[in-house]
Amino acid sequence: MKYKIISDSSANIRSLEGIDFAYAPLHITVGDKDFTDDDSIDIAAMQAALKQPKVRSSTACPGPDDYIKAFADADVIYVLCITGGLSGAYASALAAKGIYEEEHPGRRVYVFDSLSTGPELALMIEYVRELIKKDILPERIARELYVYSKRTRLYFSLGGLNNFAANGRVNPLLAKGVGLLGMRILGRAGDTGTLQPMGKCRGDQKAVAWLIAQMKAEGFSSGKARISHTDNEVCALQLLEAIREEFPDCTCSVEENGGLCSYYAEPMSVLLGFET
Ligand code: X90
Repeated sequence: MKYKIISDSSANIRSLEGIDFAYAPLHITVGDKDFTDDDSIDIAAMQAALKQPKVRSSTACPGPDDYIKAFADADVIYVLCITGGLSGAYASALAAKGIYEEEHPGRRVYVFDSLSTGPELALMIEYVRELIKKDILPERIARELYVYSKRTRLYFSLGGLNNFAANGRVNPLLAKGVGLLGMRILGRAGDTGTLQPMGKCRGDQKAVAWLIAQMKAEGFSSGKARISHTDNEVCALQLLEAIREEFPDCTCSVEENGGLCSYYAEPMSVLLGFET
């Protein structure tokens, strides 16, 4: 049986060792320019376009066809989606499952709403890879993924909320003043898969301290953590160092955000996914 893991570009994973993997890119439109969030995306050009006065921008999730293409000819497929609370990707993947399973009797597609994105979604993808390697029943893998997803978290420090607000994905009042004077918005992915704001702070040092405090409060100790950032390697590395000091037995890595996370989280953001 041929297994395959599918996600979307918001997980910031472009290839995965040891397993058949594909991702469906989301799209970012800025003015009259379209940016496909794959290997070819020029994030700096996207950010430059966003700085043009009065420019309008939006994003679009993959359609069912994009997922079906990604399924290729696998027999057992796990699709891990960016939160259905903020994106139509999950609905597209469900539609794709319906079509694919009807066209290919015997093949199975498991579609999973991560209620999150970025590094937390990446942790879930890696977890499914481990389960597949263990050679357990497909149905059980889906159940174990669900259980795992209940003990992973996504916390973040964002550089701004302009694009969230412009696309109606947070209350515009919340966006006011963030981004000025090094203000960061702090928060987490809430239980229903939407952005849950928890506070603001000035500067990255405070943001790092806040993120470490959240890890402690959630009972993080020797598990896995993943950091992603947009134009803020300095803060990401400070966070990595602080995590390694506080939790010496953990496994932690740092990566850059792709286009979709960079668009919403904005420059200077840091996202943190971890296991509890
Ligand atoms: O057009 C679309 O379908 C995409 C909509 C995506 C909206 C959310 C993107 C979030 C990117 C920002 C920080 C984390 C917020 C987590 C909330 C669950 C990352």
